[in-house]
Amino acid sequence: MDRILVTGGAGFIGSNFVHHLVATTDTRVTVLDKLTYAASRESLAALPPERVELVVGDICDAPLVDRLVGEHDAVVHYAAESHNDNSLADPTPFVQTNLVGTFTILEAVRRHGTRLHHISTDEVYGDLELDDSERFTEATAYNPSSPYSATKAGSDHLVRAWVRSFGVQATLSNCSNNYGPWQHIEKFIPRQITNVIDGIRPRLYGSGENVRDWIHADDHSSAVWTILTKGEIGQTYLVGADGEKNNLEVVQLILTQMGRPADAFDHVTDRAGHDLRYAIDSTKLRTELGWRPTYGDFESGLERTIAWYREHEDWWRPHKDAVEAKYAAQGQ
Ligand code: NAD
Ligand code: TDX
Repeated sequence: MDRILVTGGAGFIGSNFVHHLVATTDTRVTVLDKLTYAASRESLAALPPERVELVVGDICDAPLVDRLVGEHDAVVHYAAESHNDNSLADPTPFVQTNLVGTFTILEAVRRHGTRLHHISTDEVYGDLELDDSERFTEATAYNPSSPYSATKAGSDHLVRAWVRSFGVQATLSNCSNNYGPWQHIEKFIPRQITNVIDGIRPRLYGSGENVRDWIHADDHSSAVWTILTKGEIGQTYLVGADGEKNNLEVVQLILTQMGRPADAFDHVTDRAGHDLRYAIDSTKLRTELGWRPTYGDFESGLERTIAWYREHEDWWRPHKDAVEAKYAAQGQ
């Protein structure tokens, strides 16, 4: 694959994937990104311009998407509205970008016969009980809870329907919670790291017993490359690194790694419809395609992430007050 189009490549996981491609392949990359509040040009600034080009535009812009898809060998589709709390406040851009945007990409790859990899989330499966011995697999029934996860579930269904009905050459992956550099500070881990740096007590929704299955963004990137190059058309692969932790444990780890008492946090208003537990069984990806995560140890990955936010204060500082003001208005 000489040329890859990465939608949403100026966001958190997309930009990590572009860095991964530049470091590990010879491919040239075009990023198509609308540069919403969640994006940053800086996340791509250090990359060589002969390898990476940024096109600022909307994935719902059919003529633009059609032209770009026609110029590339493959599309990796990350662009989305991605934050559950925002989807509760205003679902409109979630329906537009996650559903209409994915439809627009599907129509373009259908016309051009271009290979597509669609990025999705474990949230499409709803949630598990805390004491459930089961984890999500590719066979788990869809049962999304939030407007965000419902639009991601809908986008997955569109991709599968375009594969079956029109022979589109697509694969899908559903990944668990990512952490690492360049994650917007509205999200749980970077919000609490930057809170501690600012002397604000971390904010835990509800009891903090909710479990997320953490994976480093770079491991997600290697999984996506594996699926793009070795995956079977029409197949879905679950991506996870056996990183289950409840939110209370994560907040306590952040506090202790940053030299604060483990109980220096506050409980705040819970998220409406808050999913209890996500857990991924990635056996299919590991056995069929031979993928393995390299950041096996969440604690050391978290330490590196804390160091990254300390070293990149100029990146997140301009957004901190507005993010906290928005949460404060929601009692969070
Ligand atoms: P993000 O919010 O950090 O980045 C999304 C990017 O998409 C931004 O750069 C934004 O500008 C861009 N974008 C939004 N609307 C657009 C539009 N209409 N046209 C073009 N670009 C647009 O999100 P993220 O956390 O990096 O998530 C990326 C993808 O991975 C999403 O599809 C998300 O559902 C999926 N995912 C995320 C996680 C996670 O833990 N964050 C886990 C599993 C799957
Ligand atoms: O301040 C907070 N306090 C808190 O307790 C925030 C922002 C979150 N939380 C909780 C809610 C969740 O249980 O932490 C957990 C993680 O929250 P988020 O970072 O908002 O992630 P989540 O809702 O789990 O969704 C993430 O993973 C799946 C991504 O944002 C999605 O894009 C992805 O699909």
